[in-house]
Amino acid sequence: MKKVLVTGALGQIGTELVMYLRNIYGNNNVIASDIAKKGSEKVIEAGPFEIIDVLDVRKIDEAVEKYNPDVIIHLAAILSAVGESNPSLAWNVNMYGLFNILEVARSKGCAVFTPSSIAAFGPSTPKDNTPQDTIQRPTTMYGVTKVAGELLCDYYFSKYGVDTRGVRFPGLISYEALPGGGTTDYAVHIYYEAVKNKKYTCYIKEGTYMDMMYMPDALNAIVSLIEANPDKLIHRNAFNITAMSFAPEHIYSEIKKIIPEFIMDYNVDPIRQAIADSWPNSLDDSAAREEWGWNPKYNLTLMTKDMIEKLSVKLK
Ligand code: NAD
Ligand code: AKB
Repeated sequence: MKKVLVTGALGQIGTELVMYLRNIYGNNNVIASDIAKKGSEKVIEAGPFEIIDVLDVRKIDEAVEKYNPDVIIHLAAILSAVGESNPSLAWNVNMYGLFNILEVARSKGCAVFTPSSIAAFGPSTPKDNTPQDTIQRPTTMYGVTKVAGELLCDYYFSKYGVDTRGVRFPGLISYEALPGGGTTDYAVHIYYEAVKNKKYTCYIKEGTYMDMMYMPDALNAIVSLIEANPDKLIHRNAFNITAMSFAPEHIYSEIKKIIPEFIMDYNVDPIRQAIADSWPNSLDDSAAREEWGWNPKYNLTLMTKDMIEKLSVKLK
């Protein structure tokens, strides 16, 4: 039975991941933490919760000393759109936060899981079926921190033997917590607006393909990789994973099959469009499939049905 400390636990992923992990490992074996106690009451109250600013290495060290986790799942970060409006915040939180986590993990003997992103690629990366190992010259501060983070995690493994693991998540779609300021957020907002108002104005241009994934597959990926046999892992950090690739018009058509009166127009945001244009259209995730059995369950049709069912209850 693993004991896990989660940072950034009140964000889009953490809100669901903490409850998912508590079902597997037990409430008291999953310690949630975030910079403030603002978010899901279930996460804060159903098990241990600590306020940890990941820029405060002493606080991380104290929590690890107190709970003695086997793994730190490090989710605290600044995402792409917020990162472009405040690059120095993105650099500080994403780089020093990760560095602090790795340092504590090294001194206390914990494993570390931290997500990278499709943002670790840039305009010179092959756009279609983007290989696992390829050119990485991102043009956003978020992407720069993600590439540097992948390398830092590899370094802590090869230099110090810290058991670091991670995936490159695509845009994640979920109904429990709203996304925290990324470029792929349109693919979450569109469902909320379709269910609430039957109308959505999309800030990403028609024809812009990006990889996406439904949250249940993302949660399964995290647990599968932290539980994977280390002897089988060649890449360890930054595995490409994906479940689907689509453009705004495809998600729109899929929603319209269930909500025929739904309408969508466009008001393109040049900043988020430029970010989206710099990212791949679709990833090759064969390394994850081969090394630890990655196999997503949800495609666009199944996800759309489930999102609309869940949001229809939630937003009633
Ligand atoms: P989010 O923005 O929803 O949540 C991030 C959390 O970090 C927030 O709860 C915030 O309060 C917390 N945080 C910010 N600064 C902090 C600090 N200094 N100390 C402690 N906590 C702090 O993000 P998310 O979507 O849950 O993403 C988690 C991780 O997954 C990030 O590394 C992100 O880059 C990665 N990722 C997410 C997606 C996605 O679509 N959600 C896709 C690819 C990668
Ligand atoms: C973002 O859009 O910034 C995130 C991501 C793909 O990393 N959802």
